[in-house]
Amino acid sequence: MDGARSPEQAPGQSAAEYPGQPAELFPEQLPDLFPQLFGEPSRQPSRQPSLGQPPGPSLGQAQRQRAEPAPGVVLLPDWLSPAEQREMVAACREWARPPAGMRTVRLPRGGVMSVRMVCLGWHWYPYGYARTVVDGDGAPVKPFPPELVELARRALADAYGTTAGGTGEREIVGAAGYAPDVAVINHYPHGAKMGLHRDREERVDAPVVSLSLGDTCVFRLGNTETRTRPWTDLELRSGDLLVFGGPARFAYHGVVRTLPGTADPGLGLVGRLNLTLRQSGLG
Ligand SMILES: O=C(O)CCC(=O)C(=O)O
Repeated sequence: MDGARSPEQAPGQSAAEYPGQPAELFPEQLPDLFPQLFGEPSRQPSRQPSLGQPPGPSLGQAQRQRAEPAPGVVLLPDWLSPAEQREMVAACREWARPPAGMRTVRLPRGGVMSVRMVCLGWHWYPYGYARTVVDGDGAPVKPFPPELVELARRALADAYGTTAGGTGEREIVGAAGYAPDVAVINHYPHGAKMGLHRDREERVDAPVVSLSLGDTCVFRLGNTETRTRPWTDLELRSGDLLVFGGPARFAYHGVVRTLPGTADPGLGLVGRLNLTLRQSGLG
């Protein structure tokens, strides 16, 4: 954990957190699909069952049951109901609007992230947090809504229990003591991915709560030491909850690919959305 960082840290530090091939990992030439986040529900055929129907077999998760792929990591499939998913997509659409709306993120070494991002509570930029969109329109970041605090606590309680306790290496905060104040919301247009990195701009080691919406993705959960193996590839579908805390809090992770067209058309979303809820410790 790099606790010495300032919330207004100048861009350009810790660039090594993202891999050294930005052009490949964050392709600049993607078509501009951002408006589709605001589009009407798609009529394209889905490769996945409708929301609410039992999902079929899938990559690495034939039975779609609770999984603990590493100490401190819990995957709860279909955690958000179809109605909750639709509400969340609608909320993201509002949060994505300017000012302080969804933006393209430029990395200090010249790469451009292929995801589009909007933040609540604190604004994440490479590589720090600020109260304003220091690498965009300069507007104050939108507030972190209380309902996301409740949702994140429910997520933690379902993943770890209400009093999480120790994992042998690191104490995990209980649900009641969890005080998330940052949401990083990423939109993955078709073809977008995210290189292996660690979430380490936060000053405390409280768990990260991750919610997936829309297209299925292959999420790579690595180790805490290097970007190389060992890693585990997990399939994350719309509505899935992934929590990583304890010994996995600072594990490398990323999104290898999304599977275009796997979202339910009724969700009204092209591509994939991911929300990570985090406790910054910035006060
Ligand atoms: O999209 C995901 O599932 C992962 C997002 C992520 O790694 C991040 O926001 O730091």
